[in-house]
Parts: sequence; C-alpha cells; structure tokens
Amino acid sequence: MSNVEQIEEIREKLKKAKNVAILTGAGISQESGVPTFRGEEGLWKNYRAEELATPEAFETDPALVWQWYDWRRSLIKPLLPNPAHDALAELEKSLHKRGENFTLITQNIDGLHEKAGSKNIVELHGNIWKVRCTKCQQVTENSQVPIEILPKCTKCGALLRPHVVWFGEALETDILTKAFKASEECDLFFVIGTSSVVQPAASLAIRAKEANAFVVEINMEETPITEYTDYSLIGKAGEIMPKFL
Ligand code: BV8
Ligand code: ZN
Repeated sequence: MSNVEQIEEIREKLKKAKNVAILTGAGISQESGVPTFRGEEGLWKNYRAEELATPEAFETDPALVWQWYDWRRSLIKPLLPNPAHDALAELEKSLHKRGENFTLITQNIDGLHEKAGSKNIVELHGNIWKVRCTKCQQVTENSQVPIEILPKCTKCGALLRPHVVWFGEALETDILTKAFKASEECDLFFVIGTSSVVQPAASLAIRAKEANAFVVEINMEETPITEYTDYSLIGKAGEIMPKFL
C-alpha cells in the first residue's frame, strides 16, 4: 500500500479513534533546529549526550554539565515549534472536541510541544527549562542564569541540577505509569521521530501493539521497532503530520 493510501487510512482511523497516544523523540524537533542526539550535530565540545547526561558526570564536574545545559538552552530558546508540533496540538483539540482522549508522551526536554499549545503532555525525561534542588528536591523554573557560580537552592542553599532524567536514573513513577496506561488503553498509537533505543520509552509502542492498538511510526529511517508497527511512514514529521489534520 502506498504512503498516500496509508495516510488516507490513518486519517479514517483518526476520525473514529476514542483514545490516541503519541510518543515523540528528538526527530520531531529536528525541523525546528534542535539537534538530535544521533546526528553529528548532537555533539558538544566532542562530548556525547550519554557522557554528560549522567549523575556521575554531574558528580564529577557539575560546572561542565551546567555549561552543556546552558548551551542547549541558549540554542533552543529562540527556536519555534514546527508543523509537526502544531499538527499534534491541533489533533489534540479535535479529539477533545469529540470528547475523546489524547495523550502526548515526549522524550524531549525542549518544551516545544507546550509552546505549540499541546495540553496533556507527559514529559518522560523532564524539562530543560526547570531545575531541581539536589537536596530538598524543590523544582523551579530556570531563568537563563549564566553560571559563574553554581546555582544554589533559594530554600535550602544546596546545589541545583537540571530537572531532567539522566542515563541510569529512574523515571518518575507516576509519569511512567501514566505513559504505560495511555499506551495500553489507546486504539491508535503514533511513534514519531525517535530512534527507539532508549528504555523504558522505547517499549511504549510495543506495549500499545500488545494491547491491540494500531501503531504508526513516522521517521526518516527504519528503527528497531519498525517491524512491530502496522504502518511505518518514512519522511519528515513536519511534512507528514499536517496530512492527518
Ligand atoms: C533507566 C534527558 C533504570 C536528558 C534522556 C547501560 C548503562 C546505563 C544505562 C543503561 C545501559 N543499558 C541500558 C540502559 C538504560 C538506559 C538506556 O536505555 N540506554 C540506552 C543508551 C541503551 N536508560 C536509562 O538509563 C533510563 N533509566 O533505565 O533507569 C533504573 C530503574 C530503577 C532505578 C534506577 C535506575 C533513563 C533514560 C533517560 C535518559 N535521558 N534525555 C537530556 O536530554 O539531557 S535520553 C535522550 O536520548 C532523549 O530523551 C531520548 O530518550 C534519547 C534520544 O533518543 P531520540 O529522542 O530518539 O533521539 P535520537 O537522536 O536518538 O533519534 C532521532 C530520531 O529522529 C532518529 O530515528 C531520526 O531518524 C529521526 N528523525 C530525525 N529528523 C527527523 C526524524 N524523524 C522525523 N522527522 C524528522 N525531521
Ligand atoms: Zn533545596
């Protein structure tokens, strides 16, 4: 079946869907200018994300990790949602108008889904615009503070960290539960712009499939979960997603 026929069939399924769940990764923000993790642009001073997005790296050199997140924030700050983010916000509105459910689960920490107007967002890996106290766990919005000195908690004075999930760290239980529940209860699941390597996020599409959802993957290339999907549309999310509106 051609892409066009598959898109037409997905449009029909969207009209009848009662519960839609979406999982997005860095690929959905790529057309906004946010570097993905896999591409060469994902490098910073020749460090890879897996080396810096860890508790060990923060323990060893908190200033270096803070510099990396400040660099990413300064890069992301001027960027805008692209047609893929906008299409998801529109789809959520149209499902809600029909009284149906729509859950957007994202691995991204860039805040672009919220900027695009999406409401029911499950941020699996946190948010780069928030910081958390390493001691009292207080979470606050992070103004763009250049860090001569390492940022300290206003409440207890301890060191602040980015409010994101690093490799080797557990995801927040209630957030993970909500993501699995949405994946198991949906009748239509989209997995968009993710290399589906990082766990536990990468198992959500499988969980949806096991629960008899119709699973659609949108990516520039095949991934380890392509074989489990019903349709795999190869192309740019910013070009494909608006076709479902
Ligand atoms: C956990 C936030 C357990 C931070 C991120 C060995 C050692 C240590 C850990 C492990 C290990 N083996 C396995 C693990 C577990 C580990 C893991 O899965 N590692 C991988 C590397 C094998 N997972 C964890 O550590 C997780 N925690 O397991 O805890 C535990 C349990 C109980 C108690 C204690 C511990 C935590 C993982 C979360 C890590 N944090 N981000 C930050 O960003 O700074 S991960 C980060 O990378 C993203 O959030 C995302 O999840 C991942 C990157 O994936 P993608 O989003 O898919 O991006 P990527 O660049 O890879 O791919 C882009 C895709 O888009 C491509 O497919 C491309 O083709 C496509 N694309 C590009 N352009 C477009 C496009 N598609 C469409 N249109 C386009 N225009
Ligand atoms: Zn504190």
